Amino acid sequence: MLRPGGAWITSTGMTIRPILIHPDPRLKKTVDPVAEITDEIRQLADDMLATMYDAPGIGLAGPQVAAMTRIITMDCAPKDGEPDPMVLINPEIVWSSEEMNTYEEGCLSIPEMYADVERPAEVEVRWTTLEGGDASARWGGLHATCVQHEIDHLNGKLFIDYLKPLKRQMITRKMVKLKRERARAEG
Ligand code: K1U
Ligand code: ZN
Repeated sequence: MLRPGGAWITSTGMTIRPILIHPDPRLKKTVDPVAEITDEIRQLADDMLATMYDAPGIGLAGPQVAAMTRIITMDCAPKDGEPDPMVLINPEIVWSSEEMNTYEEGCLSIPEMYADVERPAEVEVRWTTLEGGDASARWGGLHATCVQHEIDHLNGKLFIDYLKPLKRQMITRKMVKLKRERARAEG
């Protein structure tokens, strides 16, 4: 079923929310912490997981679906492994390694564009769970890359902000064109 604003409701009651495409001022904002875990936040978390899997992606941050609050979803399980859906509320990086790692990143808000980004190879992250508890993890590999990319979204930062201005401008111009074409196609 199509809902106003281009969202889709699934048979399991989750909504596939539209993903904002760069450039959009909402993707440049630092967003506020989640103050309380309400039914609305639980619904948002379910919708974000559904939207992330539908895209498909390995991560999603609140502002990408116009939810201007500090919540991220991730599933960095290997392709042939069990799904590992995660919801992190008010996530914080409390430690970063000096060792760096380079990964070719993509972004659901910058479709079909990829670029090498260098970030700390390992991070320790603390967050609040959907049940209101405290959680922490020390991650390397894809988890470390993805959680840093998602927390950047909560601070209004995109992976293209790590690139040289000329490459960033070229990608932004392509996204402006894509948005214009999509708007025209949607009538
Ligand atoms: O936040 C986002 O835009 C989601 C993004 C997360 C991410 C990807 C790569 C490095 C860091 C963070 C994506 O999920 S882009 C899509 C993607 O990477 C992917 C999609 C399907 C299968 C495997 C990966
Ligand atoms: Zn992204």
